[in-house]
Amino acid sequence: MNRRHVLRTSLAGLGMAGGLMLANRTGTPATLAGQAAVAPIWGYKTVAEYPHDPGAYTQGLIYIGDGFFEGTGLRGESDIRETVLQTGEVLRESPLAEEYFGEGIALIDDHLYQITWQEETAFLYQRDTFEQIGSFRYEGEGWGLTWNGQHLVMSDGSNVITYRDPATFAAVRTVEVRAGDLAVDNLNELEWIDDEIWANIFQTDWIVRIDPESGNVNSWVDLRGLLPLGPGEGMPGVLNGIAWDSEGQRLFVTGKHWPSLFEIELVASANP
Ligand SMILES: [Ca+2]
Repeated sequence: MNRRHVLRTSLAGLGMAGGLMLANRTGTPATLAGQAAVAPIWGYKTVAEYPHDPGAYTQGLIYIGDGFFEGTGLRGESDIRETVLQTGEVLRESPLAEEYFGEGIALIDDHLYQITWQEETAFLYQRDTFEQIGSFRYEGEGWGLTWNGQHLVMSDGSNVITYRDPATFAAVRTVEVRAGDLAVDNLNELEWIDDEIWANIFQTDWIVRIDPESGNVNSWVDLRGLLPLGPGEGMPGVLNGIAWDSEGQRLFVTGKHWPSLFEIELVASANP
């Protein structure tokens, strides 16, 4: 997740585009990635802004009704926590052991899953108590995690999404995420929304909406400018964290160490 070197050969095009996207506020993935990104681009409208614990290095976010489960990262600071939507208050939290760097989380009924960055370990918790009731081993890095009703859906920092059996954490199948010919790398926090995978792209203010069967990018979401910063304020951290209220049809996003969490609506992009 906080790898600085990141870009792989396959991603060189989009990686450059990502840098330019951040630097050039009028640029778009479509123009910068050329033929690679023929998919539509969404802009956004802020519906509401809520407090968010700026101490939270957000790695996973799930809406649970008037609040969230959130997984946080960094060694010695990682935890799972339950928070309140309106106030951002942390109702309860359970820390990970110091050697683990927490990443994405997923909720299946009474069980909460949490993956780790490089420790190849996933933890299983009882939802109501945060008691650790099990763990799984897997190969490779862990970045984002979500649940589609059948499988856990996991990212690892590459352009590969892995579907896993929630009973064993075994990989069931994988799909490569592409926009045209470009591999879309650095897929980070995930959310399954209406038969699409939404993914933060690490180190950018962009989200990709992915066809879960083919891996094709259906559209892009441009969230540049979402967190307004005053003079002299540095960016707290990158955009990371997508949560969907399926009943209320509300979309929430935040970032690592962000002081705010936003409800947003997608609108036609101002920079198509
Ligand atoms: Ca999520």
